[in-house]
Amino acid sequence: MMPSIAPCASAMLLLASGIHAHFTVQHPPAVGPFIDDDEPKEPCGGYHPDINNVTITDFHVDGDAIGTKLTHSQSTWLYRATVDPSAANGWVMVYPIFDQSGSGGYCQPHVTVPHDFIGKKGYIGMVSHAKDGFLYQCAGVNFVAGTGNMPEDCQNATGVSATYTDDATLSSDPNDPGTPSATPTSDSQHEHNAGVSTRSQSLQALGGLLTVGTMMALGAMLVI
Ligand SMILES: [Cu+2]
Repeated sequence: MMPSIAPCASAMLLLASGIHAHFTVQHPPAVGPFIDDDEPKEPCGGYHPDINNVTITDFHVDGDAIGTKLTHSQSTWLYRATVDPSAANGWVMVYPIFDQSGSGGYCQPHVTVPHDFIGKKGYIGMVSHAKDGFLYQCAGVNFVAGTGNMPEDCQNATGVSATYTDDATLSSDPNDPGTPSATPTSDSQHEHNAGVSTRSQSLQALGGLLTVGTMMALGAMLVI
């Protein structure tokens, strides 16, 4: 009997394409539609929010939760906040830079925000620095006094761990993470950055194909 590899392979392809979402936000709810390819765009992953036209969740300044789901096996993270109605400026860092090891859900239940944000609407921003560059999402929030309860959707996946770390490009300027401030900006550097993101995308596609190929080979070995 011939092993039927073709249906298996197409299932693997579907699986592989579904896996690549960079990262998604579990809590608080993110603004705008989630568009995978736009996630590298500042400030909110390709969506330019208007504070009067987004879903707003209460965020307690003395400690509230940020939950994300990472599809990469590693990322460093910047959490930031602003009361700029368009999320363009005024970002401040609201949690120390940390490194997530392992893919899947990670929830930090105790993020604190400056008290002068109380009573204002704004955004919580999540910036991921992973193997394919910098990725952005925002959540529309109403900054309120006190401490929040841990939401149900705030969970750590099995095998996920976090440690505080250094990531100079994330921490140097919360308004412009992903752009090294130490080196002078030049045209050649912009070209270089653009080149890197294109190259890493094709590398990622190649990686996906290799994985599918490997799994097909393994599958063939198992059924033979
Ligand atoms: Cu990615």
